[in-house]
Amino acid sequence: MKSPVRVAVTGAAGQICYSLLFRIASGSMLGPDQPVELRLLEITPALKALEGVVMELDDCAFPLLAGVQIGDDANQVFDGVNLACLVGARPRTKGMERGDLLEANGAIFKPQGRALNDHAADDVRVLITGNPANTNALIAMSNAPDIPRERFNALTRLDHNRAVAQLAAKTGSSVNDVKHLSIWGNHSATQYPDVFHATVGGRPAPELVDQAWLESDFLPRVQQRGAAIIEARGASSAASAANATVDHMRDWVLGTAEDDWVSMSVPSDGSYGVPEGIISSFPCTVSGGAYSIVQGLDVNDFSRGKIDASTAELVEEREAVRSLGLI
Ligand code: NAX
Repeated sequence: MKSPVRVAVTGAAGQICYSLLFRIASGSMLGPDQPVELRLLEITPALKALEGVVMELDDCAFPLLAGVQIGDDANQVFDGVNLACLVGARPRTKGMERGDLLEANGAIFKPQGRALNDHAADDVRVLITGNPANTNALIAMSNAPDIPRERFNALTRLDHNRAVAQLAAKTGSSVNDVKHLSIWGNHSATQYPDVFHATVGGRPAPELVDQAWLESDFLPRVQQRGAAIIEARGASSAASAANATVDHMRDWVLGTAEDDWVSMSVPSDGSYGVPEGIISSFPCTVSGGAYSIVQGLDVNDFSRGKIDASTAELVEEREAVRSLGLI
């Protein structure tokens, strides 16, 4: 039996984690022969609820679950962790300005970045799901100077999966037939789901759908999907966000399929004119535990405008957190 991988998860008593923890413990994330040890972080008032979640984890008798520890101190919970899923964040409440939101999240992700820097294992990889995910990842990364920057990612896989499902439905295909879709930019309503390089059953997607559908149906539907789910369910996406978190981490650790790529928000190296340093979504492949941004794609004028608009928003968010002294 392999030795356990230590996985930290924050926001562990929240709704995404009510799905995520069970997926991790069952082996969905790291495979059926990889034991895991869970390190769960919550704020103090949520620890009691978290104890209940841990009782349920116990009651599943997961063969791969080698141990669970909970706590409200990031320095202890992150000790020796190999993977960290940062899900807990401060949601936007009524009347909150963007600056307030960034500041409140800075108060979470700045100390968590530092705690990871000081206590995580040398091979730690960190995925930020909690919103605003890209900028929260930037804050955590900037406060962890000893951890290589490329070990900080943010989640845009849910957007990727949503776009795949929409394109499959439109073309009457299986999701298995859709390849090479890309999400660019921020995990926000400005994100750009790009079908220009996608194929469906081997055929170029632009031959199967028209520009009018792309602009007035597909883009807004993917961009506004989170809001549509809140409208229908009365609560934000949880199981699908957990699933995307599992997908992202699994592919980051175990690699992407030979014939496809995925969307990952990673620190920009300037590829495709995306300003260096912001954490932006790109088409990526993973091999040997390291991701690479797919290179050499043609970016048409339509895509250029959309990518530039979303990355401009990320640059603005970076300036805002810089002026707040968070990075
Ligand atoms: P919940 O409000 O159900 O849970 C969040 C949990 O985080 C709470 O239990 C809270 O006590 C905890 N928490 C707060 N501050 C913490 C801290 N400093 N340390 C540890 N835990 C802390 O939210 P949930 O629905 O689970 O969503 C979590 C986050 O994911 C939100 O920010 C949400 O906006 C974001 N999402 C991101 C998505 C993505 O694709 N990137 C999609 C789904 C979701 O909207």
